[in-house]
Amino acid sequence: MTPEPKPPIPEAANVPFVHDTPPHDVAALKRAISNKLMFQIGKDPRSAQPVDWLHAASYAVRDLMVERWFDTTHARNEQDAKQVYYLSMEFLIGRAFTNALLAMEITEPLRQALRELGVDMNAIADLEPDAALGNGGLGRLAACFLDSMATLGIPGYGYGIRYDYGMFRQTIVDGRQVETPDYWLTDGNPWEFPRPEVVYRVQFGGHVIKEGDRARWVDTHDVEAMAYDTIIPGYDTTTTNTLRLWSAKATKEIDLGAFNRGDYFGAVEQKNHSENVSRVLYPDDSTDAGRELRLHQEYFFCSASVQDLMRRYLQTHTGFDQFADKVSIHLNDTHPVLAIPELMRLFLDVHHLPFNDAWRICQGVFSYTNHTLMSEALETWPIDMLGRVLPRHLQIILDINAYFLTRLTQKHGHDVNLMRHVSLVNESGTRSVRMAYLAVLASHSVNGVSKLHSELMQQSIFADFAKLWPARFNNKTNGITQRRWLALANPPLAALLDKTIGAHWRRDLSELAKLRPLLGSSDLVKEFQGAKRSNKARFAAWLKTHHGVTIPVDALYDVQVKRIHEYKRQLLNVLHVITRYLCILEQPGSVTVPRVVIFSGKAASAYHMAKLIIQLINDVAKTINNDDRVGDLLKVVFVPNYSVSAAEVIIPAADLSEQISTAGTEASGTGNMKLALNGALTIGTLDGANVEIQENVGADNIFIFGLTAGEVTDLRMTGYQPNAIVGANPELARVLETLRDGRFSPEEPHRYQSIYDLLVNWGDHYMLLADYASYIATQSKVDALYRKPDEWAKKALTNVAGMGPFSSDRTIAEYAEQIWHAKPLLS
Ligand code: 26V
Repeated sequence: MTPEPKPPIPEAANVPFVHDTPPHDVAALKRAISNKLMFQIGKDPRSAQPVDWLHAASYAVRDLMVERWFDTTHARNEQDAKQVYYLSMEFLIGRAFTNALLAMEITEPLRQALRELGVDMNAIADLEPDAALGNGGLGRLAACFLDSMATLGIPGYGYGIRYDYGMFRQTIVDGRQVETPDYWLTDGNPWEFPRPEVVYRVQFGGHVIKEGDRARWVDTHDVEAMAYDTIIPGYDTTTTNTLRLWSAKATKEIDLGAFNRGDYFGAVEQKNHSENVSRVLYPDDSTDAGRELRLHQEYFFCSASVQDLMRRYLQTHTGFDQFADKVSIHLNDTHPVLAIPELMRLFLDVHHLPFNDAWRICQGVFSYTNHTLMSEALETWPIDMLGRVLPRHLQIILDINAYFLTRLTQKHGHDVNLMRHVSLVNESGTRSVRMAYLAVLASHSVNGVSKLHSELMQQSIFADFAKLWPARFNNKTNGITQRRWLALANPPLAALLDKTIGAHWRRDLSELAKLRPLLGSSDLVKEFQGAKRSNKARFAAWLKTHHGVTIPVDALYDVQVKRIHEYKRQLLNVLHVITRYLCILEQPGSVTVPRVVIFSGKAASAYHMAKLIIQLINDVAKTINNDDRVGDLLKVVFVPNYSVSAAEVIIPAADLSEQISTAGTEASGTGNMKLALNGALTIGTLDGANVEIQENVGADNIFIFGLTAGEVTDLRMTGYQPNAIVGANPELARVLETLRDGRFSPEEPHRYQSIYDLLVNWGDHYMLLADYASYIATQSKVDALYRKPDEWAKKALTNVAGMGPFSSDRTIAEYAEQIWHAKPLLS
């Protein structure tokens, strides 16, 4: 059994409790930081390292949030408000310090307090490691959502895993990606509250004993999940939520059992084994190696989270009639889907609810977001693995499947084909459970993350279900938090907006539309250009300091930052770079706009083609950057170790945003929103949220090229022949030749033969060659516009003005109203 948390001391709860409400003025902050340095860090200014100052300041700032945090908890309990639980394997939070300062609106007083203590705030803020507990878009979306939930006053918890090692650190050695572990907790984490008393037992393995209707799951190997809480402050509001992350700890018996037998090393080894569950974040490759550990991770955090939310509910309610009115559990992709059979297990085996009632409550509670249509990312678990690791859950899943298929037959007759298609169990090949189908079955809402993606989702992976239950499917276009991605990341543009339309855009991004009538102002255009230039200078200086690379400031900054993946087509960008390079060499005078092409992103460690693409980018960069004939007309930079904090410097500096995925493959994209919000013009395909960005900024203010999603499908059906395209386009043929003649890798001429083959001989699955000509022509239009700086700036400002709908505040308001039926706390 899970150890019961010790009850609070009853007498203490009745005595009036007096504590300080820390004031926010400079003198008080100075004193608070000094006290923290002295009493918590145990250092004085003579011995304090910069990181000690960062921690002292962080603790002082955290104190300011605690009172709000308790107020939120009390308000929630008093109002018996519905709680939203956002379950996600990934939370890509980034840094907390400057974000907390912004939320509390104490950036300037704190800067001053530190200055008076002789400490430069920016310098210590830069020492904070990113909390990089995510791979990419899905994890960063979860972080933006937490920020918006708190800001909108929606009471909720994020639940996830406290990985010891977050996203790997990427270095580039001889042009190649090398991964090193990211032990982000080395210096301690001042933002988290360890809760050693909040511990749940999570069972694995064993077997199930059926006794009539009852099932007992016995002889299991257990791991304990211990909570670590991080405060999530809302902006300019007292609502403060919690991100509760679980860390695996060995159970006491493991230690004692082996230890008493005199097997000390055995005990420690077993302990390590148990604690491995929360050791490391999985990069998004679906290799078989380690998949079973991932299954353990998924169940580990689902079980702890469901036990925890159940305990919280039962503290103030009896029975489960109200459960679905008080609890909403959101599944961020399929990774938390085991929460479904886990909640069923608690209902059935612990609280002895009838199956039908338990299932009905589940359907009221769960909602699910799909984030990808890529078949390789759709999770399935082999039946034999599930049966071994989670035997009780497998039974429950099979019971759900039988219940569903029986009802289906009652309604639609014995349609074997339909049953085979929609069954939770995929019977072809290795029998396995389709987790996305389980999510659809158990949820009252299933959403995609952009209009296009939500449509395609209903036509492709969930077509049968969309026919059965059309009302269950909906769209919630993604968004980003303007607090981090504009107020924090882009001080010059934030200041210009404050001056021009007031500061309220931080709370309501639709305020940006107020720019529209002012776009004719040449002063505004000039000031926008000034802001962009200072961001470019800041990025260039950062690049020099951190990576020793020099780039000119007066050039078009062409930016593609995101995970490296074939479908995102960094390779198409490279083909343009090579085309441009050859033009500069062979047709002098034809290229007149200097460009710096900036790439950044990580490849999953087992994804060979993505890693080869990184190497190609670096080899192309080396060749071009060292070719004196090119000069400043073209520079190529691969910025190592893309991360939230790197993005905060790169994105505000961008002129051009590359969103060039094969239409139909990028579910939404959120980088596209960050870049447009920071005044970059997009060059992109009609994919994901690009479609809606175009609708909002106007077709004249975005560079759209290439096949549409429909055309991609048609071309696949009619037979796509990349080599025919090469045959008809000599320029393209020339460019592709450089991949196999060793031009960029003279020391190993065949290094990129496989990339050539991928495109020309192996079917070019992502249709780069089909879009090449259109992409190159559109890049020429980009150049032409950039030669007219005022027109360019006006279009960029038009983009900013049109980005109001892409705030995660809008997205969360829609989720709260239409999916969760959760209301903001009354303050
Ligand atoms: C799959 C797997 C498979 C097993 C190993 C670990 C792992 C981790 C992640 C994934 C799926 C990634 C899905 C994802 O990140 N989708 C992105 O979600 C963004 C937010 O909705 C969206 O903007 C991007 O377009 C979409 O690619």
